[in-house]
Amino acid sequence: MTTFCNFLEQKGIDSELKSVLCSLKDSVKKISEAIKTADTGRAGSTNIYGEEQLALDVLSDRIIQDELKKNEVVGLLASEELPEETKVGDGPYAVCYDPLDGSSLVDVNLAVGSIFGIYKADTFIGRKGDEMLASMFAVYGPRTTIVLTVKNGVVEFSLKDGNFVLSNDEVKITNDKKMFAPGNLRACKTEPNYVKLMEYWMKEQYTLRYSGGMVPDINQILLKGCGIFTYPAYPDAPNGKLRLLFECAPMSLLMEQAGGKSTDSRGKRILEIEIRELSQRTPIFIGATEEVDIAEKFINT
Ligand code: AFP
Repeated sequence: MTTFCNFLEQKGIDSELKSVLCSLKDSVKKISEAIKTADTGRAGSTNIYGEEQLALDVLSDRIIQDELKKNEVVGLLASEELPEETKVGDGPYAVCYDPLDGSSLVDVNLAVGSIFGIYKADTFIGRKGDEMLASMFAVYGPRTTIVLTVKNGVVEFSLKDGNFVLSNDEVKITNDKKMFAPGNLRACKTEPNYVKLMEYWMKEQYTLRYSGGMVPDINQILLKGCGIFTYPAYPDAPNGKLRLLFECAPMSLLMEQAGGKSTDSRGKRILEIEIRELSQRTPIFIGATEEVDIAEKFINT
């Protein structure tokens, strides 16, 4: 049985990076426990996007902050739930995170997740996703799992009897099945090329798999090894809805490390886009390379 921290040890991961990842693993375990029992109601506050915060959003953010502030190699953090990046020490590592992605799914008991990106930096502004040293997400579903890359492939851990144990040592995109997760279908009203792409997927009898949670939807693509998740721009959201720093870049690193592809739907790799502000959004087409290429062709004809 290989646990999370001894996996990192075996792989010879730098001890400081290992300590950051183990702190995040500890926060995931606490959030997993909180979700089962905490209040799913509103916190009575809003984040910088004007989105009403759930008590669980705020609690999850607090849990991660507390873990990171205890770790002396972490110097900077940025949370989707906080207005700006926060210096928390003199350590070289910077962690950005979406503490609970899928808030609208919590009160209907659907799977949600946490997303993390790890850099060595003293600010997130000016960074590119390619500079990440690691990224990971947690899925709070029937089981609690962590999917991780330290830039040498992708692995999965499952929470069992209080420990995260290795449950998949080679998460790879093989693209041997047809599956699609089409976000923002409301864009079909103004984007005829998105309609054409939907028609293509339906005529080619792709299997529809869309939950409204980016984490479980992309987790499904990674673990099934096939498919594509799309969230395009449209006039009401000219840069789409999803955040570059907190959601799209960490997910894109994992997808590329698993042999897939991730672009802004306009031909640019997500990991090459410079982070100009924490709240920056981007359209995203992410999944098997062939699927992303097909989707790009339709949306840009
Ligand atoms: P919430 O956090 O508001 O539930 O949004 C979840 C999310 O950020 C991401 O997890 C989903 O993929 C995407 O939004 C779903 O967006 P739509 O509700 O427009 O489908």
